[in-house]
Amino acid sequence: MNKHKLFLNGEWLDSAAGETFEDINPATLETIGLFQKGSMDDVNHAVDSAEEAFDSWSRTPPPQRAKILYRAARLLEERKEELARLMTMENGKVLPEARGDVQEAIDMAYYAAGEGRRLFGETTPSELPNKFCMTVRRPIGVVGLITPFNFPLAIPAWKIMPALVSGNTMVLKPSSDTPLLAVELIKILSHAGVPEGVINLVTGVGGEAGTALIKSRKVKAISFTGSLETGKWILSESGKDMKRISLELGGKNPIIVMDDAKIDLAVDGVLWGAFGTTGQRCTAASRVIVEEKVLPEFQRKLILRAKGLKAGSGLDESVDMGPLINGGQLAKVERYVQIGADEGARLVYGGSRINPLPGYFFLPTIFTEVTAEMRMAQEEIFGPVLSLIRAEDLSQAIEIANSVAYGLSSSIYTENIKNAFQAIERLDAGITYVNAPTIGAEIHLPFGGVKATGNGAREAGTTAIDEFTDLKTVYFDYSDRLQKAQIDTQN
Ligand code: UN1
Repeated sequence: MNKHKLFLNGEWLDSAAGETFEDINPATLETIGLFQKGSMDDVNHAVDSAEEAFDSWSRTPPPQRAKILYRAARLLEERKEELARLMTMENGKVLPEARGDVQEAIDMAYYAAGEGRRLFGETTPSELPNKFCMTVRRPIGVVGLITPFNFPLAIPAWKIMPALVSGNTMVLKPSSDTPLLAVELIKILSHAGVPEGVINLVTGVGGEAGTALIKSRKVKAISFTGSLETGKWILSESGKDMKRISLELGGKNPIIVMDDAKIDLAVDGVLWGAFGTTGQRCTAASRVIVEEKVLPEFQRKLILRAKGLKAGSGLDESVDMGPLINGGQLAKVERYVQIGADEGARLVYGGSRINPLPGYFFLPTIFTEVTAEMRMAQEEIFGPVLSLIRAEDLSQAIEIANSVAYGLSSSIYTENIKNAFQAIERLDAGITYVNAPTIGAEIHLPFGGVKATGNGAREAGTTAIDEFTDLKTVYFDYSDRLQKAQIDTQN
């Protein structure tokens, strides 16, 4: 059995307490490897190493830092197929999706590397003569990155690549469900030339390693993708020492289907949005809000197509849907199926585990006659469970779409441009798609949500650099005299 280590100050080490945990293949329930269960001592070691490395890394010219990212991108590219196969074994997602996940990390590495020759500030005239004004970007310091299981390479890359090119040093704490891909990513970054101490890896469980990272006073910022509950705790805990926090939390993402939509296109989009990645995306579509007239046709076609989805090992290229990540998630999905039935929603397809498959497999599941206020339609399930909700018109559809706590992704299928622009204007979400499902964000655009989905932070795109830099405003006075802003400018 492979035993993996922590990466601290450029060295692969056992955890201080010597404890380990098992990483399980969710499709077969076989153990993939043993990983170190990092504790507070290990986190402190990692943070001290990152702090030590900060001075030199932050003063390395950004284009030099970027060269390392370009190398990492090329190494990821060379190993794309191998990494995708490891990911399917560890996470369960089907191979084409695992390849997409690796590609997202490659894209982010190249994109962030390009920022090495940008990292733009602004210049603007002064209100006074012989004075120059500008902003410059500075790295934040030691940053803590806490990542989920559902994008084992892409989400760590979304955080690591921009944080690196911006000159920060860091500690990554990946999900205990997907430590293997994190280890592989760190190896690649280290081979690409990231200096020792600049990036550190502490695998382990959230309650221990994650908590230690959040409580460390030397950590200046935390970037977290995960549950609302943990996000709220991080935010309140970090207020005590004024850490900068960026949160990407849950979603309850709606797709609106209008009477005038291309129905087959909408069915295609809903299937992919709801059941792709077995519904385990923050951006997964979990509610379809359908205008009355087309509801019967849409429902019939959707159920037919859902029945045709094949679940099984993601390594089998004919499979559409892999397993859920672990027993806890499976139990949660089962609980929500019961909640839906108790609330009076009608189960029209799925609703149970797939036997005799040994892993955590669950059928694509569709409920109809769901109403907006049901728990089914309000709470994030993070599995292949879709609620169909009827709407009278666009206004009611938008009202239903906005009636949840979250606001990450959203979508409308319509051939009417006025409907589309109404949706863009009125949907409370960080992302709106027109005639495309709620998933599939591209790395060069800002990603994030409103309301309970986050705290206003946006990852990726040009905003990725905002997440990991501080702006300094510079006033440069070359007048050789004291000039008083607001006062010398009067009359
Ligand atoms: C997530 O589930 O947290 O837009 C991220 C998408 C992916 C990223 C999802 N590119 O679905």
